[in-house]
Amino acid sequence: MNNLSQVILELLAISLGVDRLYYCKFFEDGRSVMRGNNYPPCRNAGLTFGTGPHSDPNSLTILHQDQVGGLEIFSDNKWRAIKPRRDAFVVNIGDTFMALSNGRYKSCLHRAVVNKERVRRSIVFFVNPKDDKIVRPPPPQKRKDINVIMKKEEEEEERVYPDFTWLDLQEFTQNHYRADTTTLQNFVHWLSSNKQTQP
Ligand SMILES: *[C@@H]1O[C@H](CO)[C@@H](O)[C@H](O)[C@H]1NC(C)=O
Ligand SMILES: O=C(O)CCC(=O)C(=O)O
Repeated sequence: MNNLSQVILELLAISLGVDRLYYCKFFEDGRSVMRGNNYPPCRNAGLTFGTGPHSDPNSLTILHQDQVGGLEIFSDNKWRAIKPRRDAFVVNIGDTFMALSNGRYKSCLHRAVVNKERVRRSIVFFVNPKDDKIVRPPPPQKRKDINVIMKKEEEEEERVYPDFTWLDLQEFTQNHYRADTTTLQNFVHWLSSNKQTQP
């Protein structure tokens, strides 16, 4: 799973036009975790969720669900079922990767519904950096074409999120806040008011 996440991170870097190994290096000493989910059947399946709507605070989520199905993502104002496939993983962007891409990739709201008759299982690999790594998007790649000399202001994109560590975001989402679509905004607010109260 670590090797697979490295390949995905390289592809993401290529898609963003940044140094293709930036994210691979960033995560190489990371603290990824795997979790198995077991959802017992529920006769009144419409009254509950397996996992309520949330966005993942981590960086990437690589998920595999069994053939029962139940994963749904919120896209274009609608909940859409993700059809299970034996031969595929679902890759979700989390809040930390949203920050690492300076807001270009968006973290994805999702949930899991339960089945009336059958137990459902999923296995989830959360890609995380090392706890104390500073989350910061890579600088834009220098243009190979030396005829184009860009001004400094043009090279430097405005930062959408301040620097933070994965440890800080974990503390926020585990002790102070239930992950949703506005986790990062609220985290940034919490972080700045926390810093101000420190000596
Ligand atoms: C994962 O990557 C390492 C380092 O490149 C390599 O030695 C290892 O064989 C890979 N493992 C798998 C299962 O491909
Ligand atoms: O079981 C699923 O398909 C979703 C699980 C999930 O969202 C989670 O574990 O955070």
